[in-house]
Amino acid sequence: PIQVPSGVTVVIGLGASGRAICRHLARVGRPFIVADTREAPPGLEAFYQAHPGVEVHCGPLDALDFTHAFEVVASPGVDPRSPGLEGLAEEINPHTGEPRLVGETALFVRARRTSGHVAPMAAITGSNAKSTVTTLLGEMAKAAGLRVAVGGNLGTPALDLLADQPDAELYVLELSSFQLETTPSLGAQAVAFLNLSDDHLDRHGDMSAYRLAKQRIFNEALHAVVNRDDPLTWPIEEGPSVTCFTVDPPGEDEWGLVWQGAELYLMQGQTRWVAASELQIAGQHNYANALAALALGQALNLPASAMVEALKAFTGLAHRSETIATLNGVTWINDSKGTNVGATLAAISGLSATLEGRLIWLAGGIGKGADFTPLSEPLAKCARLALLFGKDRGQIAEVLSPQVSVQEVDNLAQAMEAAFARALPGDCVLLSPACASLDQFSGYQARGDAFRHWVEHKAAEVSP
Ligand code: UMA
Ligand code: ADP
Repeated sequence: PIQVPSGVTVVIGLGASGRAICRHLARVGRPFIVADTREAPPGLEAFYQAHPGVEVHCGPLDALDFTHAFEVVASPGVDPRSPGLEGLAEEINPHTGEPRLVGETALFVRARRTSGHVAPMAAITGSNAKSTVTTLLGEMAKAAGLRVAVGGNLGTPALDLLADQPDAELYVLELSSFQLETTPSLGAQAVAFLNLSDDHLDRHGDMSAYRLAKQRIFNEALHAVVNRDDPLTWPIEEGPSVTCFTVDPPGEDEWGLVWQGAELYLMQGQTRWVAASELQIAGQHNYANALAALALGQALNLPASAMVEALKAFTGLAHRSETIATLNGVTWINDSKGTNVGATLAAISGLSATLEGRLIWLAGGIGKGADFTPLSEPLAKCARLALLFGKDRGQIAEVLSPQVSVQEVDNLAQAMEAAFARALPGDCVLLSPACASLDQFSGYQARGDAFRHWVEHKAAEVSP
């Protein structure tokens, strides 16, 4: 194997996170090289221009010997157990006192500490709703007049936030299990663990390992917001003070939902905060997301009036149960970010009350080792047809038939044509794939954009 030069940091992966790590290392003057498992990673030329003289090793990682490296910093998409990296995450680095393999968030935490940054940090994880709650909390902080930097797994990588917004008064980070897995200590003022359901099991192995990765969000946290209805989100070890949210009536100091007359209210204990009917986001899962954001905002001492103002103005994010158009009386909804079973169940339950037998469901892609069985009962109740495409469509078809009428097609475009042909006025066509998109798209955004473009094109044909 090729020896990594002594004392040099190795950055693994030349994607969004890897490039942010390189920019950071260049800023702080730490020598580094890069390794990417692809033979020709895209953006290599631009990288060489930005970092002249920096070596990039392309190809299998086990061709490198990391023995003398100062540290290995891996991108979230890189499994710390992949060939060549074995053992590095368990070995303690004498220079840092942390594992020899860490991730971008670990460098963020270190840089924030050494720069004497006093701005508080909030961090949000969970299988689903991270981006929604992260964005909503950011909007609440903005409405309160704070300079807030929002990013992490969503949008701007954490290390770029630190460089671009050094005067931020609050950092709000969405953190994935991949990012937390390589973060030995976090030290956030307020954190939320929103929910836990089957996802990324191809990487983490089982639910218990996936949960443990996410539990790292509690490391050195002051305050934790967790889901009363999902005990897997509760901290395993004592540490932070804990506030719960629930979709049922709350206990004292908890956040929850209460019917009073014909109105559903978001409440803290006995105190009404806002009526669900005043919000522009809908569905019980979104009210839970709003409660989590309120609880986080309160832990960060944001004023109640600013939080409620931001909550009422929030229209939700693109690709999350986003209504694109109604064509010939059929509603087309883009939930391309529904990349696991839990998210798709939430999207369906947001509709099912009004949709018995009127749902045409579009799904498929890379199943990530998930069990699709929980989808069969709700779909048997509300789906007219399931149109399945992509690599693991057969796995989904297997758990649905014969209760649900299933048609397998090659791709999303064929699924949409078939949906258009079959839908009747009053139906709803929902793209909520319960799968990752990478077999046929560059990401969930590209998949959602393809859905939107198809609908917009059809709308122009239907009513020119
Ligand atoms: N790479 C390797 N070997 C591997 C895997 C990846 O060399 O085995 C290389 C790839 O060839 C590529 C680079 O690493 O050059 C890509 O790295 P990456 O997959 O870690 O992706 P990034 O572009 O760095 O983006 C990552 C997050 N992606 C993943 O976790 C898969 C982005 O989250 C995040 O926005 C970004 O860092 C900044 O923090 C995306 C995501 O899909 C949105 N996240 C998953 C999710 O939300 O479900 C966790
Ligand atoms: P993440 O960043 O964790 O992927 P998003 O806010 O982007 O979360 O939402 C992802 C998917 O999860 C969307 O399909 C959305 O409809 C669904 N979703 C939103 N809130 C919840 C919730 N509270 N529980 C389950 N699924 C949810």
